[in-house]
Amino acid sequence: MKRIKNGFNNLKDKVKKGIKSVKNDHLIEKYFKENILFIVFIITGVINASLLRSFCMPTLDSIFSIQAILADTAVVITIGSFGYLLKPKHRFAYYITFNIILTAICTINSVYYTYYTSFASLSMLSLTQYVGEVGDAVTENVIQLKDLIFIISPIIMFVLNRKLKKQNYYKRIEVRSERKKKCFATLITGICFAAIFALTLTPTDVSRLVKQWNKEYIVKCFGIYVYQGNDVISTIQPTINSMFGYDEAHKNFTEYFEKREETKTNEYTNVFAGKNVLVIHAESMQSNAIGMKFNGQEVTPTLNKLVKEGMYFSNYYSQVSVGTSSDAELTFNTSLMPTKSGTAFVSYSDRKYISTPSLLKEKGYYTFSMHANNADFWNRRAMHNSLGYDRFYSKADYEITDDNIIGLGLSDKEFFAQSIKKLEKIDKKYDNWYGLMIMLSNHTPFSDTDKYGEFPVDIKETVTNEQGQQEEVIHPYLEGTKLGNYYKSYHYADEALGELIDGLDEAGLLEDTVLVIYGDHDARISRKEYNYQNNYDKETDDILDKNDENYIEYDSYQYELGRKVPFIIWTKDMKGTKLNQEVKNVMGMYDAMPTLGNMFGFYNQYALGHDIFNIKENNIVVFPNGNWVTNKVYYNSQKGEYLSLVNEAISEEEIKNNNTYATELLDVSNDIIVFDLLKPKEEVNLDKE
Ligand code: GP9
Ligand code: MN
Repeated sequence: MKRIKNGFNNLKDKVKKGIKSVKNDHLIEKYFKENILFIVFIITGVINASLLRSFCMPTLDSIFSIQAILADTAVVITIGSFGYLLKPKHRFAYYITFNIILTAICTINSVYYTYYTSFASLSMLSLTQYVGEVGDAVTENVIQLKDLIFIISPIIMFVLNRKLKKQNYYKRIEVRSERKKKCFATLITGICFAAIFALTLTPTDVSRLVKQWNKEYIVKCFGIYVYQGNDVISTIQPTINSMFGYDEAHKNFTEYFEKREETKTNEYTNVFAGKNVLVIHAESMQSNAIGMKFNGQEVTPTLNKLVKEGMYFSNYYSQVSVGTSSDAELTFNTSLMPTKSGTAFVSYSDRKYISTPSLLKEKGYYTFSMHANNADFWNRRAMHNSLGYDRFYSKADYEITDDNIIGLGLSDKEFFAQSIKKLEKIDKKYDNWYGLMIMLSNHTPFSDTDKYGEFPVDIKETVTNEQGQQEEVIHPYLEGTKLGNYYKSYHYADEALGELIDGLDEAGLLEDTVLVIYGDHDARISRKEYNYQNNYDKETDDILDKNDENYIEYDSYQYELGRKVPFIIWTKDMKGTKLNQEVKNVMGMYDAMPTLGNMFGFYNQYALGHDIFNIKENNIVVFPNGNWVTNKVYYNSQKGEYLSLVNEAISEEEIKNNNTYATELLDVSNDIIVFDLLKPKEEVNLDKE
């Protein structure tokens, strides 16, 4: 007992002494002075990472996420510790190199997030050429002043270095430095931070890091530096995986499809057998503008007419990931989901795909695609071949002059006019054909407003003035806003669609043709813009105050659910038939192939979606980030929250089952593409030998 007491007193004395010496010898001050370069390196690295979170996920729990701050600190201290192994005069080179790398990570992610609402991935490096091509979209919308703030960090480092050199700092500390000891002590500090961080992790956090599709969650929990390091690993992983994990993936794939129900016929089976198909990939068209009017003028008169006369799927969702347009094409034509990392079009164009064009080709159809953009954009040149198109008419096949360009390239009206001529030739030559026309004009940033034609998005009112006379008052409303410009652009694209239909009709091409239109993805317009639209105050020409009783917030769920895109099947003579209907069951891009397949008489046994007329109200639409939606509930996997869409509670079990469904589906879809599982096994083995 006495010994314990003595020991305790000893320890107490030592601590007291220690504190005294820290005080008297000014140890903290000394440490700061001697390690100022390292300290600034740490502080700027952590601040930049927090700033990035504040730009991308501006909520308090993200900005001040203790987990992220711990992880970022652990990473920068660990990196910084090795700087001590160098002689003081070489340390600046070391710290500035890593400072620039860390700054670049933050800047790139900040810019990238503005455009894709996602964090950057190394696997997207091969896509930088596309970012270059959407040039004006990037500069106008993406690179913002805030992105330059990160550069302050290396500037501080350079200024500090100059000052330290002048003070002869590097020489001074050289005398006292004990390099290995300092490196070790600092490394231990870094490891301590990492250990404290590790204690905060749950198994779900770790599993999300491995899966990598919930990027916001990963950055919020693990910080940007761990995210990026993990991304590098997961980018090289597919190559490594496809070398080693084939048998396991093949087994899961076989089991997955064995479990699936046999397909059934229904009242729509073969209704379009033998008909030609013209698919229109409608750039950035969302369903929200359908039926909308400004001053009595419809935004989408053509779509409104098609919706009324044809088969309209009004609860249809795009399932794109970072591959945007290309992902929409992939999912629409193969009923597979976008890959978890990279894009199928760019990274996996050499895989075997079972696609709508390839199955129709087997039925004797001539298959083609038309898009007046560079053939290599999204690697279409290679991928359209893999998808089974006989011919890809691209930029080189169109006459493009300075006065027929809108936004990214040839205007949609001109594109359709020139495409009809090509189609006439095709129609003469082939009995049956399947064609895809990819529109382009209605692409963000919707800034070519002077070329869209007159379509005011203001509010015009007739009021009685003080003299008792009637006069017209104009409130600017959406004029000059991005959303307003989107409606103008949309109106133009809709008009182009109208001209296409008229042109096809005049050329006699509608007689035997089924027109299929899908919006490829949402228009990437922020929630703020919709809030402005919904809460506009005519009196002040501004948005209502949030506390105003009439203010109705357009919440994040409404926003997600509002990203629906139109899917329409239309023929000239459909009106009034059983096909002329609105299908309200929830549906995803991956349900298009099975639904159309049933109507045209082709079948893909490896489709991940369903024929909507078989699955009906039981359908589940899975999104690449793990979110999903049914007729009853929208589930946000990032937040682990759901919104009931019906007036009833949703059971835990239902959420759990649908989560399992979503995870398995995303896994098998990714494996199909990464491991080339649709290629007969014998061929794969032969290749390997
Ligand atoms: C590019 C066009 C637009 O050719 O399809 O692609 P997006 O930017 O929407 O992915
Ligand atoms: Mn697109």
